Amino acid sequence: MKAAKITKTMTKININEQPGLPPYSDMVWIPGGTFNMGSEDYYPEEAPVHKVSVDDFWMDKYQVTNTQFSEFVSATGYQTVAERKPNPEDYPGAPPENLVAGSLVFQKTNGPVDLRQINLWWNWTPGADWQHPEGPHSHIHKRDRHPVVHIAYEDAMAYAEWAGKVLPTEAEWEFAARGGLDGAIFVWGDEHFPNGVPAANSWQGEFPWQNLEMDGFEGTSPVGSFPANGYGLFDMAGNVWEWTEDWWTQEHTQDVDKPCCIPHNPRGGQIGESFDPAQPQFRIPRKVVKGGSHLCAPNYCLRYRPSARRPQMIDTGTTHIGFRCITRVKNGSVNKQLTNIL
Ligand SMILES: [Ca+2]
Ligand SMILES: [Cu+2]
Repeated sequence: MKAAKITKTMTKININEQPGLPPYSDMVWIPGGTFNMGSEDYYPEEAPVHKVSVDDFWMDKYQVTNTQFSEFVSATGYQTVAERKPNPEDYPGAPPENLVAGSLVFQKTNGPVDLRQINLWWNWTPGADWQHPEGPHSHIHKRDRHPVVHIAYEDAMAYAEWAGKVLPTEAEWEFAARGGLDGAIFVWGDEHFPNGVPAANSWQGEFPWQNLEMDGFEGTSPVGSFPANGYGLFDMAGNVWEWTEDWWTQEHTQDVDKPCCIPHNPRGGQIGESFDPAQPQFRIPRKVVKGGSHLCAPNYCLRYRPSARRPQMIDTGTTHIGFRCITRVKNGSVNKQLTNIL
């Protein structure tokens, strides 16, 4: 009789159940699980498709906005990487005129160009930073709810630490972006434009000169301007690329057949293998960014898809890179412990 009583009280704890209220406002519960990460239908760096499992976590509904970032800067006096003068030792051979505070700004070309020449649309712009996205004479006055841009990796980390949060791993990010639609092409399903309407802020038309703005936006858009995914997350496709914690890898690891051996909370590659082999003079390691941006166009970069990934040097922000944060859960309570940059 005693034994029966004990059995009755041992209800199975469903760890996927949302444990009360979010730790911070505008976060949603992502119930962990196993999913198919990657794709074999687009770019080689997304392959192979392989099973991965991640634990539960909370995730920001929105990309971090200019308003939120300015609260952080007012509270801490933080200066972003784009606002600091680069150290010449880090950039051997760089022309001195480039060794000033600034960032890369996208500029449309006048007509079709050779798509291999990325410097035709990326302009190194002294004085470009998060408060001056297009250069010193631009401002963010009417962009309070737009995602903050020109954010380098350490800027995102500094914000996350201040907010008591962390950055997602690539696996966590991709799992969340899929919103429960395992294997779908887009975060909303398989149709490019569901009901004929763009479901994210990407680029319609011929990149980098013809922006048809079918989605209503040439540059960034206020966060939450498009429908949320299955988990209630906005802008998991397009608007701005988002930093993850993982060091870049050229491709995913092979799938494992046995359920016992599915990678659990994988954490990306090794720093030493993240460098750009095409530019060995730059000793700047690279992290994975996810989600694509308002500059992603089918003729150049169909990357507003959950499996899409790009390497990004940790010191480089640009006009289309931002981030969002997560909070991990450990032993039922929110884990506010911080992870290190390296
Ligand atoms: Ca657009
Ligand atoms: Cu792109």
